[in-house]
Amino acid sequence: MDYEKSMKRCIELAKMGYGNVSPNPLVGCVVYDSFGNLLSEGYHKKYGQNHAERDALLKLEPYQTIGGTLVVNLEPCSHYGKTPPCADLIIQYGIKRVVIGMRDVNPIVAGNGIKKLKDAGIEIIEGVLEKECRYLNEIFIKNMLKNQLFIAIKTASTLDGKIAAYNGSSKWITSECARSEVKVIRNMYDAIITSSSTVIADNPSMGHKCNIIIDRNLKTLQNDYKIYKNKRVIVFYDEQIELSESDICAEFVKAPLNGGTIDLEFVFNKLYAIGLKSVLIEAGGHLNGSALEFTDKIYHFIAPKILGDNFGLSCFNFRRADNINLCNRFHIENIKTFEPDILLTYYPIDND
Ligand code: AOF
Ligand code: ZN
Repeated sequence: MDYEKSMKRCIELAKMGYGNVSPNPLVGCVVYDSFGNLLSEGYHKKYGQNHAERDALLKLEPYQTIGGTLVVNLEPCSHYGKTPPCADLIIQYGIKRVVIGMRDVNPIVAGNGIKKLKDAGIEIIEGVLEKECRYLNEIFIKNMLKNQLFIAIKTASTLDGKIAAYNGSSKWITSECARSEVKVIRNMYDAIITSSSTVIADNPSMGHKCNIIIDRNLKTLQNDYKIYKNKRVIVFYDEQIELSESDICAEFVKAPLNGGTIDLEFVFNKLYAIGLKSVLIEAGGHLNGSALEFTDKIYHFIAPKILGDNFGLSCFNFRRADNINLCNRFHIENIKTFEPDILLTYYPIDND
């Protein structure tokens, strides 16, 4: 049996849970009979609902799976949470071999699921496509290991690193195909963070279930901006400002300043404290630049265009360094084409 191929399928199935399973991990599962014939597939569809293993097994009768193999990208759980332990169900279904992508980092499970299965005489094969499995659940891993929000930035620039002309003109840098990928990326995150400058300059609707605006002086309350039409909007503003009566429906949160702007560390901690697990920053160079030190991942679309203007706006605006060795460094994980543009996905190297 080709475990890597089955694990790839688990990852594919798991991804169908994007947008619905947070704060839980993305999990997919494939079950084979004792001859290696595919019996069923499953995935974790929604927070609070069945785990992937249960979803796949409950489509079958236990006699079908005796001596069979179950493949799953995350170690089966051993605890009573929203549902009973998956490990118990796997044992009950007579599965003989369990193939696992990565150990669970949730301390309640961490190794206990594997132990339970092994104690029942089940063969365990671990670490199949582990790198891919960890990449899939990078948000869950950061949440569990660091107890912190996962923070990503999305930006789109010309070849010369500009996100707009000097006067703010920016529609559109990238192609329609790249912009539709942005919608896919947004769905992977619990919320989008933007700045008052971006709201005022571009009036984006964002169309996300949770939108956050960093608006020190509450400037976005002065007009009817599209972003406020979304289901949930949270506005962070200077704690020294008096919030006047407004018809705008949003949650307003007072925040301290740090160096004249809203303290982002405060914002990120607050968002995590209210239950958000991940955010995607979509803003201009200033917010991107200030957020860089906290950022886990960057999605950078590049259009094959050159603006050629010193006064054009840059994607990361946070200092003037006179020594090239002071650059922040990144590791490029992935390059994808969205004709005619590319998407670079990169991670900070020295951030840990
Ligand atoms: C999932 N889906 O397919 C698997 C998970 O609160 P509960 O009961 O849903 O448990 C969530 C924990 O279960 C989660 O943190 C992870 O450790 C484990 N496995 N979770 O949501 C799944 N297999
Ligand atoms: Zn489970």
